[in-house]
Amino acid sequence: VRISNALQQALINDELELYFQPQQQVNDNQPLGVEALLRWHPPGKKPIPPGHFIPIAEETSLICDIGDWVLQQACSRIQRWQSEGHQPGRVSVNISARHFHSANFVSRLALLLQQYPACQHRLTLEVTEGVILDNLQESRTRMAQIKALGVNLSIDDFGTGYSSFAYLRELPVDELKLDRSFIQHIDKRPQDRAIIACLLDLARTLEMSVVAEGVETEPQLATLAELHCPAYQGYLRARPMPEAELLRWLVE
Ligand code: G
Ligand code: G
Ligand code: MN
Ligand code: NA
Repeated sequence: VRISNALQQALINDELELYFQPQQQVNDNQPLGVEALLRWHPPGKKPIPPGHFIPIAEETSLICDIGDWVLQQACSRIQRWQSEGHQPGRVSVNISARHFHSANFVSRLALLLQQYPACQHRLTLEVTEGVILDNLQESRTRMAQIKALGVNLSIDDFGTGYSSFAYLRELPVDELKLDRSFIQHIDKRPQDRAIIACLLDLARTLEMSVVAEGVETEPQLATLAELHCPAYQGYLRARPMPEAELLRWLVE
């Protein structure tokens, strides 16, 4: 309860900040986009990573307020970067289940796109399989409405949740993010390599793009190149960073 009150105050007092982690092409390292990742800076204390407070926010509707703030921030950045001539590519935002399924989620998103028209075709929502399978019927409707706004959809942590991929057939998914746990040992474990090869094949057949997550070493990246994985993100090239650092990183 205390942390959730503090978090509510943090939102009011402007203690939250979006960091951005670049995503790049595997073959030539060309930047493709960024993932927005939340940070909490309580005054006089060390920054708190999202793993520590997002699960608490998700217990109540606080996650909807935080999620709306994150979306608004991401959209205003996209609009400003566009007008200032920066080229970060697409911006991906993580969306929690409770937020995704909240009343008026799509109409609030539509309002944001009206307010920040540059976001059309530049914003991607990342949801996990759990978010979708929470309520498949409603997810199908929402995802179609979101696509109609010109917003892309990505499945985060793909491969960790459920063994059935049947739901992919009927949903307008643009991208799969391959979970870090498969990438970690990809250069050493033939089993993990086989799983990634298989998921890449699946994505190609379904005409979805792929981002490999958590790439930390050159051998991991080389294996992804051998497997023709199109895109990656990870500490090897770039950690999540504040906006100013990102804009410098992009022109380096
Ligand atoms: O940075 P860290 O590894 O602590 O992130 C932990 C989790 O927090 C990740 O699963 C990430 O998707 C999630 N996360 C980061 N930023 C956001 C956000 O803005 N909204 C939501 N819902 N989750 C986020
Ligand atoms: O669940 P999601 O994929 O949204 O989580 C993203 C989280 O993964 C972020 O907190 C980000 O800081 C973290 N992350 C990004 N790249 C790497 C990496 O190369 N290694 C590790 N261990 N974590 C990473
Ligand atoms: Mn993510
Ligand atoms: Na992920």
